[in-house]
Amino acid sequence: MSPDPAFDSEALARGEIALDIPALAKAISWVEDGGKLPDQLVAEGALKSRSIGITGSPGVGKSTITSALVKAIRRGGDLVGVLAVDPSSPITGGALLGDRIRMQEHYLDAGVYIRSMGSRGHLGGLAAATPQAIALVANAGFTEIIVETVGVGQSEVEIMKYVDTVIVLLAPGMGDGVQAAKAGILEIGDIYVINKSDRDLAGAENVAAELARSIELSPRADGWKPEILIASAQENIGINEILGAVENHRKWRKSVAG
Ligand SMILES: Nc1nc2c(ncn2[C@@H]2O[C@H](COP(=O)(O)OP(=O)(O)OP(=O)(O)O)[C@@H](O)[C@H]2O)c(=O)[nH]1
Ligand SMILES: [Mg+2]
Repeated sequence: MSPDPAFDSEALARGEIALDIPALAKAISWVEDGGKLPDQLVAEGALKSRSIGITGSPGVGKSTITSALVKAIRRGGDLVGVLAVDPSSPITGGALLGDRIRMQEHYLDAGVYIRSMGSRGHLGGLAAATPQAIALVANAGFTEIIVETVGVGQSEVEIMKYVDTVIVLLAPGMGDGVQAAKAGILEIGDIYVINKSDRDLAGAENVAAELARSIELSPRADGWKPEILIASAQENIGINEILGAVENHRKWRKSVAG
């Protein structure tokens, strides 16, 4: 790796150095490029942090809802890390344009770390990089972590395996409820949020009802009953309810972990 004194990947891999922000950025690039942290460090990172994954079709409002959640979490005082993971994009390092606009109110807050991750040419590598990036962000002190991933394909399903709580975002119209079942996202959502209810509340309620029926028909093997919520990220409606559902899911996870 580079001889940059701010980032010694070997010392990092040995778990010997704490990360400052520039070193954190370099360390995430390093795992994106295939660098491997010791398993123990990754496991510790997962224990130290609490992660929320947000997935859903392009444009459904993932970044807007992430931004609203960041704001609500910051009010409680916790430091927040955001990883915007785009398996289809080789672009990485800075935030993508849309995210930059949606997230800009957080750029001056030192309690928020925002980072985009792309595939950098190795397909499939992002799923391996994600838990490592979570560990790095957690080790830098940002212990509430939101992972936003674009789309609902297989690579997103892979990435979502590494977060504690998965939120699947849907919107009214566009036959999203039916699409959800088709894309297999019914298996991955711990919480379903129908966003953009300000545009079409009745449509949002329809998607919610349709989802509720699908969930009744195919209960999860682990016993968790996914919560279904209606929200508007733009109007800041339903954001605290989402955090409440995340808290319920965390409590349930703890209870089944013994
Ligand atoms: N009316 C309405 N518009 C919203 C809401 N949430 C997001 N939007 C708008 O929907 C568009 C897409 O929002 P994003 O947050 O960028 O969606 P995204 O899912 O992150 O998009 P990608 O990352 O490109 O997949 C933007 O123009 C938002 O302003 C909402 O609750 N209501
Ligand atoms: Mg986005």
